[in-house]
Amino acid sequence: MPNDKKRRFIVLSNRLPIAVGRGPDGELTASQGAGGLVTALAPVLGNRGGAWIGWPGTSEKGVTALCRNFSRQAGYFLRPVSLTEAEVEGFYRGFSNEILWPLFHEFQMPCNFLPAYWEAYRTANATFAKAAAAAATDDDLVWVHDYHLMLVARLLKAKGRSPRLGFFLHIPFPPADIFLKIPWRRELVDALLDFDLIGFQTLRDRRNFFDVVKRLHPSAMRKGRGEIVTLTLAGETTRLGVFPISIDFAAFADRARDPGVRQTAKDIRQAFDNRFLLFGADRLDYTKGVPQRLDALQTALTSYPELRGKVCLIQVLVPSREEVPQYRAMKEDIERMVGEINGRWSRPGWAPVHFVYRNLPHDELIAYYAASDMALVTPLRDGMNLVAKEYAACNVAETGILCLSEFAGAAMELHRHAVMVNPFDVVGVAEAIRDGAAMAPGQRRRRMRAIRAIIRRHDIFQWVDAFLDAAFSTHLGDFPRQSAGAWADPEADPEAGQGPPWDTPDRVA
Ligand code: GDG
Repeated sequence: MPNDKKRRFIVLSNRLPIAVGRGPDGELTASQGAGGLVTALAPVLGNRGGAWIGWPGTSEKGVTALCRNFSRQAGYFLRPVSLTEAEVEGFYRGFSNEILWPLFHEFQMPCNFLPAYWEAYRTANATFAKAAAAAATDDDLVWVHDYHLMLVARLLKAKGRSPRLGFFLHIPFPPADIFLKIPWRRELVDALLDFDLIGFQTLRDRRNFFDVVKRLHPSAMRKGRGEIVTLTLAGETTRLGVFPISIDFAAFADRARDPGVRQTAKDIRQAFDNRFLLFGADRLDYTKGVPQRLDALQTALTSYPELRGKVCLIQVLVPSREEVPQYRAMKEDIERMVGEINGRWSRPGWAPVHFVYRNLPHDELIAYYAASDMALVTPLRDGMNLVAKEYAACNVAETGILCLSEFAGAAMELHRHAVMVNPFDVVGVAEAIRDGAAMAPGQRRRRMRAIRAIIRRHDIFQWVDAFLDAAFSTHLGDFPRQSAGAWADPEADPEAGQGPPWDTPDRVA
């Protein structure tokens, strides 16, 4: 058994962290994905030696060779998993996107519990497990990401393999009454319990998971408090941890200080005549609460005449899953609402909503973050929401206001300093917009400074370290109680039934 510092580690996620495209002569090209996760994991993978296993997003010929070449540049191996079109349909579009995504975000209507989807999910998970078995020895750590791959530990163990196994859930874990509607609930939960460590974004997610385990297995016992607890069932132990994911704070702040980006931010402010700029950036998805946000703006303009001509909402919507009729309809609804608001209130030189339907280049997004007075981060339910953290990191002038949904995972760490709203309460969000526009500069600075200090301290690198420390250790006593720190509230023991304030129906100021 190697020293833990030497263990290699293998990452599994549905998608490989590369964008596959075509060059000028039609040849396949790969570029590194832009997310914080790959930024944080790439150096650790490079140092320890390891591999990233995932679907490249295409089954075109030449992808394997492309990944092999890209591996040399990346410093770790990229191992593409190949899935047939039917597998992608049943496993990804079906089970993952029509069952797990809506249900875990507490949307029950769009769920389509087709047994064929479950079969495809099992088959695809077996394909990933096979790739992991080929890449990992029993001395390695296999770190599996997200809801697409919840069966991998069980399938690896069925092959007689026993590397150290960690899992991180990027999306929320729903309350028991919702989760238990899944026809294959027991198989999913039992498979998850085969991981040595399961990481959640928030205490609430972990509490929900534990409730589900207790409902299915009344004899399950929990031991410990704080970031890591142990769950024992039939003599087997699984550790459950809370690891709120973060961003590369320094990289965002540095880009925001770049002279070119600052100039773009200045140009944006000038183009909007230095009005009070509200900003939203979301993937097109029903969990993000964009229609409710537009309703809130409409309510604010109706109720508070002093805002007319003074505020603008810049709403960026990143195209996503347009081939799905529900998503297309949602986009049309949003466009109709934007048209209605602008049609009703615009006057020469001012339209209340500036709508952008495309993926902005990274630096332009940063310039918008830096230029805006108030970010409206109002998802109806969200695992964490990195836009909230990126907005704060880019606010180097420390004058922006973060308006944050109680139902975003980020609320656990930031609720004391953000302006908290219930996104379903359009009157409450309208009030928050009014109050934000009137907030004194001193208060804006105090709040933003406190938010930035939390994210600076708990950045993506600290997140990776916390998870790996927990995954490599075997004893509860190995963990400093405050390692993930900012969210730990000594006043509350949220797992003793009395939930934290953002779980309650009342708005938190
Ligand atoms: C899942 C969970 C959890 C947005 N607009 C543009 C753009 N973005 C980037 C942001 C941000 C990312 O997209 C969105 O991240 P989120 O965290 O908000 O959401 P999901 O993609 O749903 O991620 C979520 C996350 O996993 C991590 O665990 O926080 O709750 O659902 O990074 O910067 N990027 C560019 N142009 C845009 O217009 N370039």
